[in-house]
Amino acid sequence: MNKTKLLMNGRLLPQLEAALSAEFDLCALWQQASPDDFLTQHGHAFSALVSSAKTGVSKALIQALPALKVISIFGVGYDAVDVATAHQHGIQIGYTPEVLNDCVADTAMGLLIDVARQFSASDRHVRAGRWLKSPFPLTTRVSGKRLGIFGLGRIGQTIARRASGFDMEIRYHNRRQNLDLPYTYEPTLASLAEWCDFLMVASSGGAETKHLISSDILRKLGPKGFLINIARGSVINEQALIEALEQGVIAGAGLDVYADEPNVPERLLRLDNAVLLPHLASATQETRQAMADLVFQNLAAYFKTGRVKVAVPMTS
Ligand code: 8YV
Repeated sequence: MNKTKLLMNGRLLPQLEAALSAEFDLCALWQQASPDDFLTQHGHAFSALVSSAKTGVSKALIQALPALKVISIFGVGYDAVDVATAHQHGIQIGYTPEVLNDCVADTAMGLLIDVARQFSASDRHVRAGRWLKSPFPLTTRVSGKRLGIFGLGRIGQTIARRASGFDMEIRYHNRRQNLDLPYTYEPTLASLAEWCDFLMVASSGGAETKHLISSDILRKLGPKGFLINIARGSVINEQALIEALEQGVIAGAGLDVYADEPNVPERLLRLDNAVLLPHLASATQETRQAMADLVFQNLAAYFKTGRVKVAVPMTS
């Protein structure tokens, strides 16, 4: 029997690509001499597409695949996927929530502690031989401080549980209050920023949250406040953040995500009060394998039952 044709529009983990090509007739779009010509000639032959949060799926790609029925995304964030167009065409979208909560929350706490206690900066101090001349300056305590979480979804709640272990007081701001949770709701992002010592961005990306962390919010966070972002670079006005870090409007920032990855602005690279990670929050062997398994299972479930295992919600 002929294998189902599966289009892939960006690199995936080698073991996932191998598993997919054992099951499907896997076709890498970028390997075609002219991807546009290829889509014009063969686009109608694909009922399935595999992609990632990083690569994304555009409206043009969906429109070039008239027989498309299912998309499987490697990642939890789908801001780079045109979900509305896919759903209008009745296309199901599978993604990989939950399995990365722990590693992303671990990274969030790591960044928070690093930016406050300045482990990365003090590592540079030791390596540069500066300890021989002077002790490292005193830093900021984490335990018992106030943590404001913007976006208390699955990942935000996992961060909150970890922060409780550091005796942190936790409040949050969301589109809606969640009465099932034991944390205090702040009605606005501004009041959350004003209240907290550490502002943790754990919201989704996309148009709804674009640049919500503005110069005004940063002023409210204040000169002793720290910003941590493990969500999407788009949530923060990066220029405003750079100015705030340069001018001491806030104390520091721990960032895993940026406006234009992998390009990190030169001015940010020069700042010692910023801890900069290369979008690695979910990047452990174990979690990336679990995400890969779910990408595969979403496709397998669709072709067996007509439903992906874990679907991007229809209301999005
Ligand atoms: C992805 C992420 O692994 O899941 C997401 O939304 O941002 C990361 O965990 C990365 O973008 C690869 O697609």
